[in-house]
Amino acid sequence: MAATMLRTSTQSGIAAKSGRKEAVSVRAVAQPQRQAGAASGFAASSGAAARRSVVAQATAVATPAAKPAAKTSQYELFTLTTWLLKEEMKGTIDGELATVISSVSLACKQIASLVNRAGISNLTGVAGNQNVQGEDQKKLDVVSNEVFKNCLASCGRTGVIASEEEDQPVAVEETYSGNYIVVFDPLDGSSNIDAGISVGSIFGIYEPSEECPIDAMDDPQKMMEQCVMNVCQPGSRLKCAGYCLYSSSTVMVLTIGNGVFGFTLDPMVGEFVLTHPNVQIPEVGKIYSFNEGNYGLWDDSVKAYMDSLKDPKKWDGKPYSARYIGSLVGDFHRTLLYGGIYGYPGDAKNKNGKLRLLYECAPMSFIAEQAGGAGSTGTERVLDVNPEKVHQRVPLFIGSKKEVEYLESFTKKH
Ligand code: AFP
Repeated sequence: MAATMLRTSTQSGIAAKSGRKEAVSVRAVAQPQRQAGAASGFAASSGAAARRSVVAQATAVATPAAKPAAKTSQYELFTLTTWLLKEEMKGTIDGELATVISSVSLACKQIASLVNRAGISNLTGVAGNQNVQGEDQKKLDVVSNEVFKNCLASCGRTGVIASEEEDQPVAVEETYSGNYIVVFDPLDGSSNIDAGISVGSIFGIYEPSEECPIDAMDDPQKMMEQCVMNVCQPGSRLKCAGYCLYSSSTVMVLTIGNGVFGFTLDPMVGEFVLTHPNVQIPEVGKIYSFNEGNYGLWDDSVKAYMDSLKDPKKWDGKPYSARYIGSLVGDFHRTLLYGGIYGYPGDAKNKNGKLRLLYECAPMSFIAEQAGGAGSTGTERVLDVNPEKVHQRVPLFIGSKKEVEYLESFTKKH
């Protein structure tokens, strides 16, 4: 499956062996495309020195513009591209990272359009394959994965990508510069697609680890180890995390470590427009979002916690409300805006629950913390968990700070 997906040229014997069960797929980007950055206005710098000088120049000329300015015209749009440029001018991110984020936003626009037309373009239903975790892949899972990989490879700043839909991380050879590591779930909640219910993409971006450079090498086993080591970083090292919600509107929410910002896709203009500056999650919120069908499989601490939320005597006659879409991006987005808690505990069948640390729990926890909330496994901060495997699962409790603390007051006792 993977071998047919990248629109890139195969350069080494390693790549020639690529396939579903292969240890690692190594592919070369035929033409590192400077246009990706240039088209969106980002500096196409080739090295750290050049990067510094571009940032310095931009800062010297344009620092005053970095401050949010009042609109000068009712037709002025503050887009994701504008926001990225301003962050680059401030020195929060470099041109390479801005380019990677921009390529993710392009993938999201393409997926939004595919999701929107799924029912009329024969893109509903299953693809006929299973991913490495034994889950049936939907047609749109496969297509969205391809879209993400194409966008990330062609921007020329991505060194390794790891996806829910890939068995192993994929190294992108001959990246132009930057070498960022991108982990993603291209279409989360895809079992909702055929019913037209909200789905989303989730992503996280890391810098390459200094201990394991990912230069091209002939030994596929060694290459795979380097890729896996680069990908398996704790969430505390994330440079950027975000998600895109495909729903009544398409909303991209992201953090680069200085707060959380939400951009809504304006379908008439084709651009993400800043609509949610500096999102703050309410400190408390009386909505819980758990799959309660699993109640009988939870351990006693989670059962006791759930019982307490539903006990009217504890809450002045007004117990918590239940809301559950079954799509993490949708459930998390509501939690971020309205407050409350989302939980996917471990249970008697799956002691670590269902959700994946690298491309679901860690990026969402980074966003939650940056918005003033919290993300916990029930016993520890999600961002502190050191991944041992690419597709590792962990229990997740995420949302309003006080709500997560309340949950931990039960789970940490056991
Ligand atoms: P799918 O992508 O298979 O629909 O799984 C979605 C998901 O990973 C996450 O988005 C949901 O919150 C969670 O699983 C729902 O799982 P349950 O169906 O077990 O409640």
